[in-house]
Amino acid sequence: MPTLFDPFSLKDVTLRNRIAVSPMCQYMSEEGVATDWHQGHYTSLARGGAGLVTLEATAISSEGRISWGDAGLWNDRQAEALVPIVRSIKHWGAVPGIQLAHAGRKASANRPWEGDDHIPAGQPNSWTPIAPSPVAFGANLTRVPQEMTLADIARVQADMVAAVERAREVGFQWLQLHFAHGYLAQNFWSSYSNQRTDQYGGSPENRGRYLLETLIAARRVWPEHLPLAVRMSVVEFDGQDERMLSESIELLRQMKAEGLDTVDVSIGFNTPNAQIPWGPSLLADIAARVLRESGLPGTTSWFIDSPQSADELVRSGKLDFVSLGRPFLANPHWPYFAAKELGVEAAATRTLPSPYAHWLARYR
Ligand code: FNR
Ligand code: 536
Repeated sequence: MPTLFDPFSLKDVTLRNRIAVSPMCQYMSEEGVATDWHQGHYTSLARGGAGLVTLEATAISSEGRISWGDAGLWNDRQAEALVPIVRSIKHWGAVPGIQLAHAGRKASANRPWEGDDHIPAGQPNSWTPIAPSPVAFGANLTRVPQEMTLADIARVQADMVAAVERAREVGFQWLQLHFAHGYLAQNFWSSYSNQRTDQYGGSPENRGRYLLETLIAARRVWPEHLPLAVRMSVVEFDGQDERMLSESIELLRQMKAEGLDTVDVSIGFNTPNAQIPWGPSLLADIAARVLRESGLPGTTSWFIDSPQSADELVRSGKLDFVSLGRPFLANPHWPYFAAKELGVEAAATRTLPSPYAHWLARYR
């Protein structure tokens, strides 16, 4: 079995190691356009030695943003601002990925550090969230979304295709569709938010239709030789997990048959009434089952925060690679730190740019 510092290949792409930066919203865009913040942030993550750097949830339309600070990819100005970021990620040896998203009923919220709650209708930076059914999330997200018509569904899918085409032109080499975390795609997948009686609601087949159609439409315009991923919520921790897990695995199998290459297994966050058993590597065994039963290679995140546990998850074959979020915010050089901790000196040296590596190779 491979180790954390062995390369990982999928389609025509090779990650230099099995450490990925999980997508993380920065809420620092202006009208969806990336800023200097993003240039520095993503450059430092790529320089830090990760194999894959996937850009934050990037909205496919203005209404698909979580907050007014979200990244976007619905116009050319937004695309152009991403070009130097992609160039820099590649220059420092990481593979540039992007997560494309629509926030669904969680849209029109304040930035997390400014409240994380819905902005009421009529206020600045507020718009009407849309979703499969007019059901609010609850808790701090109280706005009742507008129920999507069939024309809305077709329009949002067309927005996704246009964003995928832009991502391709910008030069991203790894595309992840955000089908998780209580945003639009998962609003269709989950009965908490989908009460439709048409072909997009009811049975698992109908609730999965929006996701499967969107995947198929994205695959048509995303190059065959580049990996196509989804981030999929497979559990809510709400006491009904076995059903959601087995339905999600079946949907992933169907997506695999339509050209899906890999999955990032995650948690629902589509109901405020979940009891999440927070703790180290809390999703690892669930993710391992999803990968095994769907036949897809993949990853998960959530509190994989020690080099030893990351390495063990790869060595045991539970995950093909690990994804880390907050550890990278704390230390963009996490791969170097992990290599040192694990005593893999060659990887530690390889992981750093020369101006750092020269001084640190025999240090400590
Ligand atoms: C996130 N997360 C997240 N997930 C996602 O799919 N798209 C996103 O844009 C974001 N945005 C985001 C922002 C910030 C600041 C954090 C901390 C998290 C979730 C993230 O990708 C990851 O799954 C979690 O942070 C769990 O992994 P860690 O942090 O325990 O390694
Ligand atoms: C999940 N988050 C996911 C986001 C936005 C920020 C929060 C996304 O997918 N766009 C999260 C929940 C709890 C703790 C950390 C992260």
